[in-house]
Amino acid sequence: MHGANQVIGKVDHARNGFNPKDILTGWETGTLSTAKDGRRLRKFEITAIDKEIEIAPGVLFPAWTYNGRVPGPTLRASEGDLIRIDFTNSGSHEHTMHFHGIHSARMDGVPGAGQVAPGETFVYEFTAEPFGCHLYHCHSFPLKRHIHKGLYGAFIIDPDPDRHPEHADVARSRVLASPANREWQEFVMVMNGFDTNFDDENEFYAVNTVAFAYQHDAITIERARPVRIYLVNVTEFDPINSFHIHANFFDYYDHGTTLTPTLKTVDTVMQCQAQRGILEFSFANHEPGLYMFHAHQSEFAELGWMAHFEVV
Ligand SMILES: [Cu+2]
Repeated sequence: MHGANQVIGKVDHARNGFNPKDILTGWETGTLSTAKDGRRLRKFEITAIDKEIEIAPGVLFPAWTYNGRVPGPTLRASEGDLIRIDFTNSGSHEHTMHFHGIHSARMDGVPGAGQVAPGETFVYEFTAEPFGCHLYHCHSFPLKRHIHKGLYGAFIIDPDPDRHPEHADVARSRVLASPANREWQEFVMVMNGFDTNFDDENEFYAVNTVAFAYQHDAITIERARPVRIYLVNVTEFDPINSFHIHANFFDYYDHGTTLTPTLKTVDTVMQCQAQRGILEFSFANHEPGLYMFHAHQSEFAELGWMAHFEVV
């Protein structure tokens, strides 16, 4: 039937152990202490686990996961933190955690530098820089299989306002849970796809894994409050993915590494795999209602990457 291009039924989020609604605002900030050199030390614990997940109603996918979820936890740190990640591989294949950021060769998370055999552990350590919207993923080979099986997640570094006096207000608004930040509605969206029959093409597309999740259960936006989206593309097999918003325009910060927009007043942005950025927009002058957002590759939209904001 026209207009009903979607899936029927519901995904069992409880069985998956994660809900796309919670992933949107679930920030993993780790455990804080003081390092020997006096810096703030931020520790995370990550375990790779093989796990079957439901990516569309009744469609099961044999995923490889970080901490049992796809995408893995959204790791959030502050610029300049010393980051320590205790990584345990409880999966059936060798895996790594390769971070997009600045670190030493030893900490690159590739075969020969932080690849972890099943049952083993590795500790990654590096300084959180540069500030921005980043990601991490497994870098074992074959790379496309290890990534698309589900081993990826967002990695956000909030800017330190003291280091950016020229745009301190903007920086402060990005510091999680600061008074300025609480005015914003922040969401993390990882664009992904799933090749359920292993023919190197995706059968389903999504934001945060579950096809049509935010079409069935719209994301509530309080219209008076500005919106910030940390958008990351990890889609395998297709050269690009995209984000398009209806009836509105946004400013875009490519990689999130600047405090002034790199694109202004656009309603669509495309990203290649591993490209990411921050979107900022407002529905303050809109009437309440449902506003679509989706990939502007129609095929992706029809196969799951279709969603709604509900402005209230
Ligand atoms: Cu892997």
